[in-house]
Amino acid sequence: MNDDYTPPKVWTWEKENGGQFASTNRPVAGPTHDKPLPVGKHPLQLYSLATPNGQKVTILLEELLEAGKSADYDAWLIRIGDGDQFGSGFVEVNPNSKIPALMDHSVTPPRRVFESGAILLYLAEKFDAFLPHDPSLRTETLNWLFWQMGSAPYLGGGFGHFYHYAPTKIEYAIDRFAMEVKRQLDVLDRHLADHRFMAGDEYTIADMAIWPWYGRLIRGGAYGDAATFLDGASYTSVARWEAEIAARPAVKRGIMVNRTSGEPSGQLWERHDASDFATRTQDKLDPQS
Ligand SMILES: N[C@@H](CCC(=O)N[C@@H](CS)C(=O)NCC(=O)O)C(=O)O
Repeated sequence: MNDDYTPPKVWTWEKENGGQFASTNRPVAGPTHDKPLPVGKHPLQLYSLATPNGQKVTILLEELLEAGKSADYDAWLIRIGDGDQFGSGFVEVNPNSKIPALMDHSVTPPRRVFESGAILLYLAEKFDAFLPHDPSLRTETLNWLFWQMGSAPYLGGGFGHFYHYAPTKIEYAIDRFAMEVKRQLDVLDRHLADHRFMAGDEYTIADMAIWPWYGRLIRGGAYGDAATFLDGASYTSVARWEAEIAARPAVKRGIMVNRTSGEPSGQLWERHDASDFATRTQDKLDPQS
């Protein structure tokens, strides 16, 4: 690493560049090893990890179950730090090798769904829930769902990477992405100042997409001390909305699924049954931890 780097004419992959994800990052796609995916007893099979993109989907699945829909599912753990996303079975479900990925075995042939936004839309349509019928509200829901899908890479891949994960702190990069993320937070704060939820009075898949990213950021759950650095407390309408969603029972369950960090009682590595939340969290499976 040096400050006066001049890019060569053609980039080549010669070195590990350090940083938290250096061991799994590659400039090519495709599988690195043979590994079929497990299939459980439910029609919906989720392959994921409790990052914000993963939590969106487990929150929706738990909300669907809470609403009485037959959306029971198996959630299998994909450890992206160990390269599970490059196993042959996972790549067949998502050629982009990123969690979350879903298989719907209730249709013939089974259908694959990848990209968290596509999974939210697929499940909302399949179960007719959390996506309003009214054309204006439906459009507003999709506006904010796609806003999140386009915006979060600046938060995670841009700000989060350079502020927290990168092996050197580059002022130019941190300034650029802090500016953009604060602008995004202001977009949300102004909207939520006079809307209860993103699409209005109804809680929708747009809230489920945005909450794990921006809610977690301002309450201090992301990228070290980013909440202080970005003055997260000043976004008071985002905080009001964040707290209302955090209190929902389905959200409390959804964020536990495929989680491998934090309090052992909040980690449910795999979810195969509704009773797992009471009996199979890490504090129960591994009381030493
Ligand atoms: N646009 C994708 C992004 C998914 C994504 O970036 N997933 C990350 C975890 S949050 C991942 O699997 N990273 C593994 C890797 O990059 O190898 C989506 O929303 O589903």
